[in-house]
Amino acid sequence: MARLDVTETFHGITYPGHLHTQDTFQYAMDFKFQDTDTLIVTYPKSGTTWMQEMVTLVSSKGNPVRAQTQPNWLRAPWLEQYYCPDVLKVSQGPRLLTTHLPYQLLATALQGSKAKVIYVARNPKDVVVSYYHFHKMANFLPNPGTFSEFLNAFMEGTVHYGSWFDHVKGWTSNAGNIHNFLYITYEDMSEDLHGSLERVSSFLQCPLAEEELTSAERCCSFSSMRDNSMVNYTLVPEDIMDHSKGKFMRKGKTGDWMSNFSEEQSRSFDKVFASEMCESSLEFVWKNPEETSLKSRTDTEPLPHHAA
Ligand code: PPS
Repeated sequence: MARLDVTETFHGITYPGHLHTQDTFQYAMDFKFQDTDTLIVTYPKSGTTWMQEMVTLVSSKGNPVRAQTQPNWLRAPWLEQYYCPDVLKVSQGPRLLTTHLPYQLLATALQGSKAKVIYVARNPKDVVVSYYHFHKMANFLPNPGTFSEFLNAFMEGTVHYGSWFDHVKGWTSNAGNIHNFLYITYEDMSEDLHGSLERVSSFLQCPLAEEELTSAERCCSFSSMRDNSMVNYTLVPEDIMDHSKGKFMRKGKTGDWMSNFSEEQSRSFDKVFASEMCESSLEFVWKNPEETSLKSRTDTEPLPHHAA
């Protein structure tokens, strides 16, 4: 399945044809969730791989073997990607799944299910920068043009996987319809990885001893993940992801947008953000004038350490 130049459109959103077909979207929509499933939901570049690693390490009680021997897409396949059915056929134990799909496409499948859903959000200004650089190295994504062009497309919601605003609003405003829902941000994970692992372990009802947590924390650090070929995508052939043009594990920082946005771009983004998010139940906390942290009122376990 190369189809590097193919674009699939489903319910008005475009996706890379390298990974998706109309049938794979249908498979995701018709998916029979089990109560023991855990589903990681993200808009691209929001900390998907990081959360896949965190859940893997929590589930293994800090034992690094699985994380170091099995690629993330086999441990936590994306529901909507073509290889998912084959991976699940041979998987054992409780299933860990991933999706970038918007809420409305999975709403019916999730209805009545007790599957655990973990939604990871990231400051959209950092998302767009990360996504822009990813477009340069991922040959299954279109040429992003200049940063300014890409930023406009991102603000308009015409990039692959659709609007960041709609994605975040769709999932978080329907959190009450999901039996087990955890909202966490990339910024939370960055500020307090230990505490974030504790939140995940408590949400998954998988308690870890202190030394197990410490081991999990070590494996989930940026430097460990950058050097782990099971998560840094260096196993993917170069014609699909060209690591000479950029790294998947690029910087792993919060606030990197500041070295990419002009003041004018930042102002335009803020306007779009204010208008798109004005009715959202999310509370956006600006820790300083230049760095956003996204906090949720839907989360039943608010982080105590957060600075308003
Ligand atoms: S994807 O393609 O949607 O699956 O990408 P995703 O995994 O969501 O996001 C990739 C960004 O997450 C960063 N990342 C990390 N940051 C900090 N610590 C850890 N452990 C970590 N793991 C992944 C990765 O570097 C990408 O962000 P940028 O800003 O591009 O560096």
